[in-house]
Amino acid sequence: MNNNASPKLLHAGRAALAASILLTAALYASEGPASLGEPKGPDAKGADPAVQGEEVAILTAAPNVPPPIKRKHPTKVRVDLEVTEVVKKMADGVEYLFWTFGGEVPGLFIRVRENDLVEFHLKNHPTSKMPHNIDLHAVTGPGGGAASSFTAPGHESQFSFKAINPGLYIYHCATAPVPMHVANGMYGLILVEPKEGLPPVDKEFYVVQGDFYTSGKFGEEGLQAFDQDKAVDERPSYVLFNGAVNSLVGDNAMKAKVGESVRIYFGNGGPNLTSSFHVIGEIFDKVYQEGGILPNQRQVQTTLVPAGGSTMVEFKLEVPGTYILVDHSLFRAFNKGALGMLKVEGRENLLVYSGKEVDAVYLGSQADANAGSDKKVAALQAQMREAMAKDPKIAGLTKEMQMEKGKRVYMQTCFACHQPTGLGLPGVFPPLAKSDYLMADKDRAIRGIIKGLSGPLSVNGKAYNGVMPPVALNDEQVANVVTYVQNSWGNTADAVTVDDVRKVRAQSASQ
Ligand code: HEC
Ligand SMILES: [Cu+2]
Repeated sequence: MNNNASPKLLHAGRAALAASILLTAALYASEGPASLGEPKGPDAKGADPAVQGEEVAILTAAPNVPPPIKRKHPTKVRVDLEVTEVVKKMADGVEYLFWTFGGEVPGLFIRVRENDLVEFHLKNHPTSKMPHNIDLHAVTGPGGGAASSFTAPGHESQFSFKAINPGLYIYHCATAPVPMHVANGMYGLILVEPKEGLPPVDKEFYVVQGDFYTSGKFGEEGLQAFDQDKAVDERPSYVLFNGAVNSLVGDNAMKAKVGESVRIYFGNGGPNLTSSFHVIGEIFDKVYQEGGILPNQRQVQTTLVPAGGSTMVEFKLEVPGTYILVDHSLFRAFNKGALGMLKVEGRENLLVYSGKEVDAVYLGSQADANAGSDKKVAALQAQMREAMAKDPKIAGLTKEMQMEKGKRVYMQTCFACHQPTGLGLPGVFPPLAKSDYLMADKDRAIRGIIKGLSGPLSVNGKAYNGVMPPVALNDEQVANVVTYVQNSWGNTADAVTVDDVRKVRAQSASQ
């Protein structure tokens, strides 16, 4: 009956406060006996006499879900949600500046009851760079709350809505450019539980898919910038469950036991892709298609979840093992991250699944066809590398490729200070264009970028005494950006190799 063993209650303190508020007199008690009946609709002042009491919503981070609502009447629910812009791990060695509802992707799960009066407080952390707002698909009213919740950094907005439509809804930021805010992770789920509640289950989980567009390819290390072109072309580098590769894998897997029933609240934040949600090795006993409250289909293998939509699926666990959640557009699962695990412990059930019964040798007629092909490929690649190193034209080509990549790094991490022109700002940021300092010593330039640079220095006879913070780039990115700055704006030098950077890193580490 209970949800997860120990849900991460981010607002546990507030939950305690909520309990005490619940004990206080009903908010609308002065409305008289009429307030005790079933919902009667709002009175002249817009207050609904059926709404009794007041509480603070418990919000949870995925994959946890707040506990089911036991209340038999609507109440006033206060939701406090804070927007933050935070660098988080997207994959091993890969970081991304996510824009979040509650510091998490997806945003914190909100659970209210049908006809509750929701008093929404949206806070935008003072360190945010952008204004944000919220459009809850559960809201009946223009913009789903977006206009009333537009919030500058360091501000808080408040608006209220009545949750008249039960269902599982996406919420998302709707500040221009909307698709970019969504692509940076600004979405989550709000469940409006029907008056009569949802059927009890043993475990509930919260999973949201989203597509992400990074400047680098999947797995390319370092802090990745948002890539507008890829986003417009709908070519995501990542398709993720709960905001990170491995968010639901290994130790992070969801856990349950044989015999238990499970409900997954699954959302799709998009911004672009439709999900073919599937659990390998399970069949959904019930699907509440598109997040409506009617379980409208049984025995479903894969269910379609639109961008900006959701679904609820329920199934019972009969056989122990690891069940893999995927977007069945399978390259997304195995090459872009849309993969999660549900680990089920318990006794084997050989009547349902036998395990492997026979492993016999099978020799197909083509058994030899591919023998040795791996070796051939390796030999060809070695030949190619050798040819490239010998031919100055090809070697030049690789330098140009490095320049291209280096320019991308420069336009993401350096240009804000040294300016797109490489001219810097007089007295503050030294020029890189025709800089004698930069061109005199390649290793020193590399070291400055890796370790940061401070204290007095002189560029073309002008003194500077500022601070350049260390820049988090991998070896290849450093090699490329130094190649770029040493070969732009009138500078010329040889390309910097990854080995050059490694050497400097090793030296500075041993100092
Ligand atoms: C936050 C601002 C900032 C960023 C971002 C930044 N720099 Fe700098 N950079 C500086 C400052 C300030 C100095 C001068 C430091 C001093 O006075 O000791 C400097 C100095 C340098 C120098 C040596 C002086 C010169 O003009 O030749 C080089 C080379 C350089 N930066 C390259 C880069 C590259 C490449 C990047 C991007 C990977 C980068 N910087 C990112 C602020 C920045
Ligand atoms: Cu936003």
